[in-house]
Parts: sequence; C-alpha cells; structure tokens
Amino acid sequence: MTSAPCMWMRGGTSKGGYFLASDLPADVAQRDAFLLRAMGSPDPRQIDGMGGADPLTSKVAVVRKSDRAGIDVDYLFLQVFVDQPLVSDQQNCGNILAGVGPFAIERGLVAPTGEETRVAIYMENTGQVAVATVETPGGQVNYAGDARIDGVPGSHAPVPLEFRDTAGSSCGALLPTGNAVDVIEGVPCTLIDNGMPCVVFRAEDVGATGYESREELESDAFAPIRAKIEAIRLAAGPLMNLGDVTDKTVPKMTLVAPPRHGGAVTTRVFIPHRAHASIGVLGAVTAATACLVPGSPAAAVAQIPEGRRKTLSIEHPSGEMSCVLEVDEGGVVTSSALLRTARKLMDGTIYA
Ligand code: NQM
Repeated sequence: MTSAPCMWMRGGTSKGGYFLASDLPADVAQRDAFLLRAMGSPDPRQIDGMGGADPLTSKVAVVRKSDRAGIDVDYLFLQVFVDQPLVSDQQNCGNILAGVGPFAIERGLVAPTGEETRVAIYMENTGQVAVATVETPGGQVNYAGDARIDGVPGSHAPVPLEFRDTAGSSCGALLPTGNAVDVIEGVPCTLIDNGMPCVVFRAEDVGATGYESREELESDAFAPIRAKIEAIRLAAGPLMNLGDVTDKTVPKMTLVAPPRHGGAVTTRVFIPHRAHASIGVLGAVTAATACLVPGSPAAAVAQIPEGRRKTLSIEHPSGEMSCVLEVDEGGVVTSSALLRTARKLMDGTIYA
C-alpha cells in the first residue's frame, strides 16, 4: 500500500494523522511500515515525511465504529518513534484523544445530535472508556471558539474529556507494587497508573529544581540527571508489570516540586527521553492522583484543595493543566475530567 485517506489534526498539545482502521493495512507489520514511511521515520528531522521531528507531533489515531454496547468508536493510539524504526501501541494518548470525537463525526461514524454530540470512545490501548463532548451546531463539527489551553496559541472550541475507572490502565493496579513509596536508585518514587504509567519523584531528589525549561531539561548540562532518571525507569518497568521498558515509551518520568503559580504541584515530564513541552492528559491525571496518595513524594510538595470534587492545577513548562478529580469517601479517585481543544488541519491522501 502506498497511499491512504488521512486527516491531520491537532489534538490538545499534540498533532498527528487520524485514519479509519479500514483505510490502513490489517496486517500490523505492513501497517507499521506504512506509518513509518508516512511520518519519515527513522530520522531525527523526519524530513521525508509528515512527522514534526518531535514525539508530540509523530502520533497516529486509528479509529473504527465500535460494536461494543454503549460505545460509539474504538480508538487505537500509535506512537511512531522519530529516530528509531518503531511503532508502539504500549501507551495511550489523551491529547490525540481530543481529536477522535471530531474525526469520528467528520467521517460519519457518529451522527451529530444537536448543538453538542457526546462521543463514547473505547481506548483500545488500555481497554478503558472516555467521553468527549464535541460542538456540532447545524450538524457540523465546530472548531472555533473561546477555549484556551496552555501550550496552544489562540482559542478554539472546547472539547471536554471525561474518564472513569482509569486506575491500573496498563499496570493492573493504581499502585502496582502496592506501595505509596518505593526507593529506586536511592530516590523515593511513587509507581502509579491512573490512565498512564508514571514514576513520580521529587525533582530535588535527582538534583533538579523542577522549574527548568524544556531546553534546560534536554541540555548537555542535564545529561547526568537524565541518565539517573533512565536508570530509575528501567528498574521501575518490571516492578510496574510493564516488563523490559528499554524500547517502550512508558513509564513517564515525572519530576514534582512545590507549585509556583497558585496551582497544586509543578511537574516536568520525560516521555521518556525527550522532555514534554507541557504534560500529557492522562499523565496529568496520574500526577494529580499521585498528589492524593498519603505519604508520597508528590503529596509532600503539593497543595491540595478541600472537598470531594477537586480541581488540581498541574503546572508544567508552558503553563498549567486543570484536572477535575472526584474522590470517594475513602479519598480514592473515581473519575477525572479535563478541557482540551482540537483542530482539523488537513484532510486528504497521505503517501508513503
Ligand atoms: O498522557 C505525550 C501527549 C502525551 C500523552 C506522552 C498524553 C497523555 O501529551 O494522555 O496525552 O506522554 O508521550 O500527547
């Protein structure tokens, strides 16, 4: 196969190609070879393809109509590595998820239901469900509006996302080791998965401040700290039921520090080798959840609002992401919600 229909979209703070499953090869090896060529990987500049030379812009959504009860569409997220010939389905992506509802309506997989259309999305990577609300005045997806998210210039139509039962999405349990704290390489860490496997530790415990820019985190001066963080990651993978994570994009390495702008906590995230320009959606939900784990490194630096419904503002290198968490009487997080935006950039044929 050398070409396929494809829509290029920004979803939250990420960007990538959205495909109908029926437009891609059913054979996984053929599909991945096609996507690598389409993105221009492996090549640090992705010069011969559509990828943006950054893991945040080298992403793919594969969408199909669902035959599951109460679900509109199934969404498979694929991370196309920039500089290695790898395509991974080993993580989810809540940013690319923001474009799935609009794409599904545009492609006729979901019928608009008035001013707004709720799209129930089964996330194949983790076997969980998200609900996106898409503005559809006059039966058309509307992308223009007043909603702003940090990390994206301008304003767009809001796409609220709701998650339930995300605990243990990939690791089998919220705290896969059963501990609030595990000490790895001498660093107290919380190994946690509330939608995204993350290792959460205090920035100062690895010699960082937690307030570095993306450039500083990726600079030569930071290399010894990155090496320490990678050693922690490789040790944490098997403890989190993820096996050997050498070639995987999880767990996400999440440095936390006290908030500086009135939020709940400050974060810097390695995903896992590049530093995130902001923070992932499910990564933010998981970091917020770590702040609620008594005795954890995140709880030690976080400012937590009162009440069963809490808005935790997660500070990151380009602003903040507000996560609304609902907790039960035992303090266990039962659902989360976030605001994203998405935009259709191109609809056409991609050549590989
Ligand atoms: O955590 C990047 C992103 C993500 C993932 C990454 C994401 C999420 O910002 O749900 O959105 O962590 O690799 O797109």
